[in-house]
Amino acid sequence: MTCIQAFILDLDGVLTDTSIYHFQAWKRLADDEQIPFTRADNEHLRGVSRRQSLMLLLGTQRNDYTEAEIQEMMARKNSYYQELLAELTTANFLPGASELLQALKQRGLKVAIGSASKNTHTVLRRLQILELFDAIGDGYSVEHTKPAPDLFLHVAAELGVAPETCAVVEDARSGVEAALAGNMLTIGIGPEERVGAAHYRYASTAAIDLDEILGSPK
Ligand code: B16
Ligand code: MG
Repeated sequence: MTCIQAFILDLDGVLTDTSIYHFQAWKRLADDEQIPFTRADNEHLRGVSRRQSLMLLLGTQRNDYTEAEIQEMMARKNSYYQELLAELTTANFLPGASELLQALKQRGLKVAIGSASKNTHTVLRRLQILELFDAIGDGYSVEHTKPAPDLFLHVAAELGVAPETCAVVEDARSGVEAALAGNMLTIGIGPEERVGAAHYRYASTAAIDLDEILGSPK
C-alpha cells in the first residue's frame, strides 16, 4: 500500500457545516424569484459549484434567463450567504473537526483544503485556522470543478506530493468522484447512498478512524 503523505480536506460538510447557510441563502433567492426550493432540494447542491447550483435550482426554467440575469442571481445569492457567514465563529466546527486537524499534524502529515467554495478563505479566517494549512485549493483554483479531479490534483501539486500519496476527506458524491478520478485514497463522510463509492466511509467527521486508515502511529 502506498504511504499517505498528505490529507486534503473538503471544507463545507467536513470541517464546518455551512450547508445550512447555503440553504438559507438559496432559499431567499428562490423566494425572491418565486421558485419552489426545499431542504431536500438543497441536498443536491452539496459540493456543487455556485453556477451549477443555480442551474439545478432553476431547473427547466434555466433557459428563460439571460447570462446577465444569471450573473446577478449568483451575486445576490452570494451576498445573502456572506451576510450569514458574518455569524460564523469557532463554535461552528463540526464535532471532531479540530481533533482531526490536530491528529493529522501530530502524525506529521501535510494538511490541505480542497473546497469548491469561492468563500473558502473567509470561512477559514472566521474559524481561525487559515494559517494552519500547507496548501489551500478553492473555487478560484481550477476551471473544472468537482467531480473533475482537477482541484485535488492542483492541491497535490501545490503540496509537492504525488496524487496516490494523498487522502481526501469528502462529504459530497461529486467530491468522492473527483478524489477517485484523481487516484487518491478516498474517505467519505455521510450515508452509503451518497459517499458509498469511497474507500472508507464514516457517518461523521468525529467517527473518522485514522488508525484504521493509516495504521497505528509509531
Ligand atoms: P461558493 P465544499 C461547496 O463547498 C459547497 O458544498 C456547495 O454547497 C457550494 O455551492 C460550493 O462550495 C460553492 O460555494 O458559492 O461559496 O463559491 O463542500 O466543496 O467545501
Ligand atoms: Mg463538502
